[in-house]
Amino acid sequence: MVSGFLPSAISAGQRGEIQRIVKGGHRSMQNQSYRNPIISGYNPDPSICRVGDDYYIVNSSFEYFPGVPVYHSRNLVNWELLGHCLTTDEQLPLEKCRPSGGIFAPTLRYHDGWFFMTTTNVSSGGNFIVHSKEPDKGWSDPVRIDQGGIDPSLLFDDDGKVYFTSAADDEEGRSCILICELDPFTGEKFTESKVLSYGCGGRYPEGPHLYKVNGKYYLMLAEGGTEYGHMETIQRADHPYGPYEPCPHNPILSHKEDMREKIYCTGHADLMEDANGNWWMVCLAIRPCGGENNRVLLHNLGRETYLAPVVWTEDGWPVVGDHGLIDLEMEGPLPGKAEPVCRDFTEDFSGDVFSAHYNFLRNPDRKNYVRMPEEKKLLLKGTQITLNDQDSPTWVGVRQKGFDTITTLRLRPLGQVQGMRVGLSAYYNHDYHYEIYLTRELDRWKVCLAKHVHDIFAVTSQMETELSADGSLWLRIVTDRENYTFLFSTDGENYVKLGTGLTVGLCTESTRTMTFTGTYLAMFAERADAEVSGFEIKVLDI
Ligand code: 6LW
Repeated sequence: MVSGFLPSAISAGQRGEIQRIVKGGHRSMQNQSYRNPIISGYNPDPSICRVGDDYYIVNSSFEYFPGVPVYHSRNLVNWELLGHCLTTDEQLPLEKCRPSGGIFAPTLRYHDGWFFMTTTNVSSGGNFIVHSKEPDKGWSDPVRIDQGGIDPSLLFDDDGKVYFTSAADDEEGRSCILICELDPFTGEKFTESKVLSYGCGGRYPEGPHLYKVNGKYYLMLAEGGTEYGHMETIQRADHPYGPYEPCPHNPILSHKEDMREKIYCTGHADLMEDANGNWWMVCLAIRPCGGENNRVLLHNLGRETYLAPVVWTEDGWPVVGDHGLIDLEMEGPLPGKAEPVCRDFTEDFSGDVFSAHYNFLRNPDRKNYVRMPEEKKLLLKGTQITLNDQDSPTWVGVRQKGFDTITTLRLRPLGQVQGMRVGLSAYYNHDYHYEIYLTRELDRWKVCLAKHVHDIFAVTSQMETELSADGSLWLRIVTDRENYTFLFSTDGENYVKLGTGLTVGLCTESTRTMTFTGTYLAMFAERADAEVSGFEIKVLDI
């Protein structure tokens, strides 16, 4: 058992003892300020790698399809969603998986011209690796890895060995980190899995990453669990199998004691040296919807991806951010000029394929989503599967990327089926969602607001309505930290408020099972078809 664990963030005393900081890399870069999160909305468990001057991040994706988003940047602040690693049903079987089942934490590494992504499908098959020459051009079929646990990672050593680590339990059921050596292309194991570490004293050692820096092996872990006790520790050895000594100022990242009360749950991190020899950490963290100094510790946006500069002490230990603390506004020697970040999303359906920003629930039935680029429309074909089912309803959505957003959908019903529902949903999972939708009751159209929270599913507001001259209806959701507000319009200009739902009803902490995702803004159809001709999300908070 490794000791040397500090019960809290780096104490003032520790700060004094930290050795002289070794300044940044071989090409000095002007410090630039930037804002966190660098990737907003539910994008947890980030893993980062560099190829020349190009940077890539992947995130967990759970029950959403396609799986494992791949983002690209050249300055570490402006990130473009290139696509996904898992884009076929064979790579990503999610059939009726539980909420927050499916794909857990991934790791992305680049070696000798190949990208490797390893992750876990906790609902089908466990740990696997896929590889690709170009991350936006498709990935291989998965190769299964015969080592248990979650949070797999890879280290490509200078001698050609490849180490595979994961967070698992030992024979006595104690949380530990396992290691083996393998072929990343075939998954063939060359050594038996063995216990590498039990962590540095925090519970649930997980999210392991092995690095080789200046000839030493560093094992960085998330400990404390991904909630409010989350933190990062690091330990090092002269040999990959140890023995490891803990960093004297562990945890190297922790917001457990941070009284600024803006960012919590910091952890599940990855380290990377940029093209100028400066070091960075990406990690997950949450922003409570209760806002600053409001001690309602609930978050609806999911765990997001944050960036922090890292410097090394003279005796070879990393110091993250402000001695283990990060912030919404930070500065560092970014490898490229940072540009303003825009998180808006708009779609006119003029393209043949869905934007990579769209996700589906589990494996979608493709025939229920018909793009009509000439008419700039999307046909949604509703089925008997509803948003309340742990299944794959006709539903396509985009992550909610800020507290203050305005989502607008223009739709035209193509049937008059009693009890049909076509509309716009603020969706956390099948037990936690609010939606405004059009339905047909007897010979009238009605627009309704329904809410599903825990075991309560109810229509809380409804109004009869007409449709526009061409049979359209506009639906809108306006969000802020307190409420989701639902409105509709028959001309796209003048909106009528139908009702509201509390933001805290769609938060991770308030779900009845352990969940790890965030809220989506999504169009859907049940029991009838609808044509969609406009979908946009404006994100107003910076
Ligand atoms: C992730 C693991 C974790 O794989 O949550 O609580 C899982 N810890 O590190 C999903 O994010």
